[in-house]
Amino acid sequence: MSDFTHAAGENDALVIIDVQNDFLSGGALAVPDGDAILPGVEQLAGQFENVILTQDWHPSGHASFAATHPGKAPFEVIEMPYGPQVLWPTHCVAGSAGAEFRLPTSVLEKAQMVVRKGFRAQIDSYSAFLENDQKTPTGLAGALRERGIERVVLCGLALDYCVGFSALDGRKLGFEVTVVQGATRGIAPESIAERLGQMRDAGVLVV
Ligand code: VGL
Ligand code: ZN
Repeated sequence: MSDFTHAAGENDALVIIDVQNDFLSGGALAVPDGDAILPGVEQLAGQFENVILTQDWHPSGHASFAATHPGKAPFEVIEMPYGPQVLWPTHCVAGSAGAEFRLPTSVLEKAQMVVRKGFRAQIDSYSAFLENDQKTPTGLAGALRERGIERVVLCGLALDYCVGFSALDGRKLGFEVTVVQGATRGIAPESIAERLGQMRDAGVLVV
């Protein structure tokens, strides 16, 4: 685990991605070994002045749910107007227990902002910055710029989807981006390898 004690200043923000029940043990889309990140996430949160959370937050019948498409199974890929879309088990339905954070009270209290994403029925949103159409903003970039935050440090779930695409979009939007590998886990080995390669090519610091 890298120590950010001397690096995390007022121009840095820790963005904790989707640490929610459905992505952890017992959840609808549990990330393998996901619970292992929890101590590291808590430790990181203690080292940052600025802590931001993202929360995957879908209406029931969301276009990314396999159950929304008759005859389709989870992890199949369909073509959406904005491109290929992996179909997921129904997860993080707005207001459900699965959508709740699984974070210590200290972290919840410290969080300055919660960015919800995936709330439009017809567009999925992996990235904390842009929805999967690659153009609808979540508002996070504007909020960070307005506050003079230049560097984001990312942890949470899942490395190959929400963490990875947040890192790539963060770079695209001009932020310095660090991903703390010990405080993230991914869904599948192939997509993890692909995303790590893309992140390195994009100048994401993986520590
Ligand atoms: C995520 C798949 C679907 C994630 C969210 O948080 O990585 N993955 N929705
Ligand atoms: Zn989702």
